[in-house]
Amino acid sequence: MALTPPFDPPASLGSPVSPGIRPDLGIRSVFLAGPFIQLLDPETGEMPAGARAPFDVLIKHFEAQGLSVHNAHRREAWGAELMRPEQCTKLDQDEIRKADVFVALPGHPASPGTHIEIGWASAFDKPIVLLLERDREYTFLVQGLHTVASVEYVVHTDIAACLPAVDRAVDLAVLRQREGSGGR
Ligand code: 5HM
Repeated sequence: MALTPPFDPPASLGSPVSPGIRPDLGIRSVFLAGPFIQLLDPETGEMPAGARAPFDVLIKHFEAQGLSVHNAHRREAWGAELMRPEQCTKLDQDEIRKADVFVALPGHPASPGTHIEIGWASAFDKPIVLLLERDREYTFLVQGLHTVASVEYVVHTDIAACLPAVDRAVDLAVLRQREGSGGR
């Protein structure tokens, strides 16, 4: 699958001296989306530690840079305080509208809720970063979203190892959105 541009983090970028998201861009908030229901343990109704990890890593990474992060998984206590559909739908849409950047793991298998949110974010003309697992197939409209919206893709095998690439993708998505090109 040809994705533009491929974000393979060079090993050298994995160092703690990574510059992070450009402070001069004034990015204050991020909405972080990704699979939820499919990750709940049927026994406990909660996300196991391994399923929480990518969200946890990204939340901590963004918050360490002073960004405010809205993430439903954390908000709903990783499944322990699951909201009803009529509670979370408008809340999520409002938070995506307010966010400076939208970051999503579309999921494999595809997360239905996340795909709706990706649609909202692109319709709201948000800068979008999509975190795609290497060697997974994603639906055509995810592969092609950069032709109609300000999208950067980060193809990865490990979220923690690609954080510098995520920061760079955030910068580029924001710059592209401000240029008004949106990849179009
Ligand atoms: O269909 P799925 O559960 O994978 O949808 C996940 C996305 O929908 C998340 O990005 C989250 O923002 C939103 N969501 C939510 O806010 C989903 C559920 C359950 O479907 C929920 N709250 N309880």
